[in-house]
Amino acid sequence: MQQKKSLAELQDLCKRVRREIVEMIGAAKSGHPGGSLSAVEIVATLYFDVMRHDPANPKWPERDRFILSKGHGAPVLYSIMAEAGYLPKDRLNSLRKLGSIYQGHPDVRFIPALEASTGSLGNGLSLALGMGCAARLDKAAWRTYVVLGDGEIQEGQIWEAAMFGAFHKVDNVVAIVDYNRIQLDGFVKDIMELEPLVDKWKAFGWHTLEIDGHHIPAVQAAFAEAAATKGKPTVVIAHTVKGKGVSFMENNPKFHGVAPTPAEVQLAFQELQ
Ligand SMILES: Cc1ncc(C[n+]2csc(CCOP(=O)(O)OP(=O)(O)O)c2C)c(N)n1
Ligand SMILES: [Mg+2]
Repeated sequence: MQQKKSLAELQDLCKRVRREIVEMIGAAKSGHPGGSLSAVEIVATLYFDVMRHDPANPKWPERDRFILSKGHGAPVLYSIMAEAGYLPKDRLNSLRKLGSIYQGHPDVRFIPALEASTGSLGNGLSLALGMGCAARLDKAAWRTYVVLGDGEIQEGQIWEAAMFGAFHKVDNVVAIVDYNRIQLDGFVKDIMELEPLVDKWKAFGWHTLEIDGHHIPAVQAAFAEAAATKGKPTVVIAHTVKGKGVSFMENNPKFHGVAPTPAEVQLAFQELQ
C-alpha cells in the first residue's frame, strides 16, 4: 500500500512537483503549465493521503480510482505518479516527444496504470460515475475521484452526468472542480460564466463543498466529509489559482497553453525553492 505523507512532506512534495511541471513543459517547449500548477495540492493529497492504492500492484481490484478529466493537466499527474513509483522519474523530460509514454494527454495505451485516457474534455465525470456504479454492483468499497476543469464543466455532458449521479445516488464518486477561473484563452466569467456554481451543483442534487484548493488540510477535510456522505455524490468546488507558485504565470491566461522559455524556467525555479 502507498505510504501516507505528513503535512510537511506533502507541502515539500508539492514544491518538487511544481518544479518538475515547469521543467518538463519547458523541455517539451509546449504544454499546459497553468492548469497543471493549479491542481497540485488536490492530486498530491489524493495520491499521498486519501486514496487506497498500491504502486506495486497498479491493477489491485480494491484500489480507489483517479481520473484527470482535464487531461491537458497531464504533467501534474505524471509527476505525482512518478513520485508514487508508478512511472520512471528520469524520463519526465521526454514529455510530448514521439515514442514517449508521457504524451501530451494521459493515454492508457502507453501508461496502463491509468484508469482512462483523457483530454477530450467533458467525458471524465461520466466515466467516474460508470466506475462508481460498477463498484456498487460488485459490492466493493473502492471510491472514484475525478478532477474537472472549470472551463471543462461548460460542456453539456457534464450536466447530464450530474443529473445521473444524483438520481442514481452514486455516493462513492467525488468530483473536484479546479476552479481557477481561467479557461483556454481568457477568464471564465467573460466567456461563459459558471456562477452561481455552488447553487447549480446543489440544485442538481450533489453534496457540494467549497474550499481553498491549495490549503492541504482543507482538501483533506473535504475528502473526509465526502467519504462520510451517503445517498448523494459529492462535488468539491476547489478555489485555485491558475499557474499557482510561479508569479508570472499566476492568474495569467497566457500560461494556459504556452511553455516557459529557458530563462522563465530558471526564474520559476528560483521562486519554487
Ligand atoms: C472537447 C474538447 N474541446 C476543446 C478542447 C481544447 N481545450 C483544451 S484545454 C481547454 C480549456 C480548458 O479550461 P479549463 O477546464 O478551465 O482547464 P484549466 O484551467 O484547468 O487548464 C480547451 C478548450 C478539448 N481538449 N476538448
Ligand atoms: Mg480553468
